[in-house]
Amino acid sequence: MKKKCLIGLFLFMIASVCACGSTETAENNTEENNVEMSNENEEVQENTTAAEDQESFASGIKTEESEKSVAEAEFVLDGEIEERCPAIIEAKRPDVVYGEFSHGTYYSETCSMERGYSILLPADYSEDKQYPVLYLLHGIFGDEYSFSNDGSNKIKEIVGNMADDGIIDETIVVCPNMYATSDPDQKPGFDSENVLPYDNFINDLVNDLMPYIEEKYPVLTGRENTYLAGFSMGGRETIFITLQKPELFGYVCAISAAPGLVPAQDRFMSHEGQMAEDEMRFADGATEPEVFIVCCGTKDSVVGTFPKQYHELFETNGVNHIWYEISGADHDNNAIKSGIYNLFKQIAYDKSGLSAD
Ligand code: FER
Repeated sequence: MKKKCLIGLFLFMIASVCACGSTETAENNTEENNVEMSNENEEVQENTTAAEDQESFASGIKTEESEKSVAEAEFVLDGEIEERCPAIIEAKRPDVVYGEFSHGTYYSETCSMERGYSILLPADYSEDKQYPVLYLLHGIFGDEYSFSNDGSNKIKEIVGNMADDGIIDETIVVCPNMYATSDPDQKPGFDSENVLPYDNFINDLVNDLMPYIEEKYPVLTGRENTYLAGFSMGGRETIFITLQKPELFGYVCAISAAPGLVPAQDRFMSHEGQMAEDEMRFADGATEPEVFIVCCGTKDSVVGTFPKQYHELFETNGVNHIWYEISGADHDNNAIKSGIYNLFKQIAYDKSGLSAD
């Protein structure tokens, strides 16, 4: 009898492990994508340490739980940047109902194909309300699932708690697939040709995805209600898109932005640059964002000091922005949480009228 119970328990445990694995596969990627990921891994690991796998590139999954030691503090709405996302903001609270991510598709004229996006709608989403929208761009090798499949980035909690506290309005978060290629066989890589689709995303976003989202969901339009943020490769494209289309995005945050906006060389590849250094500014007379944050961890092992270089070029070229570093953060979710939190805090502060300008 006892033996039967043990065998039963053992079989149950095996079944549970398999079920978790298959759920994750279904949610994360198609089987085809998983195969591609492992092939890509072999290539990347030639250039990087084993810890820097593709998932960490895409979503900043490398978070250590060290932030748990951050002291709980009351939220104060002021214009100050806080390096770390406060524990009370990123915590899952028992009394708050959080929104969930779902997935949709839209036809992209830019890529001549149907493309996917993930969307985080507030828990009590209603078509009778209207919401501001954040477009959130993933890192290299990522896709529209990079943020939604990584619970450690606490995006649901940060947005949900800040809205529940009345700091920000309930906000929709859209996570696109930033690899805007019209060739279904093309894959991202550390070479000029296979990085190009990321630079093409501006066309897909502006001409295809944003009009689709604005038609399908009750989003408030206009730059004051349209936010843009991105991590790493997504941070680089966030800066590029903001400089090209400042009339569309009022509040922007580039987290741990990857090199390649201007000519550069790093251990991954040689970058021709999307623009010359003196072009890294807004066109004369352009409307600039109300808030433009550029940030990075002090221990970023992937993009190093390239974000700081962008900040220095912005200073030289007279581009208004907020630059800050996150002490001790690597290329990881500590940087992502910090950037998202500070973006929303600055949005709240700017919209509150407390700000002098
Ligand atoms: C590079 C270094 C980092 C690069 C891209 C990255 C295309 C992106 C990293 C990420 O998205 O996590 O030289 O070139």
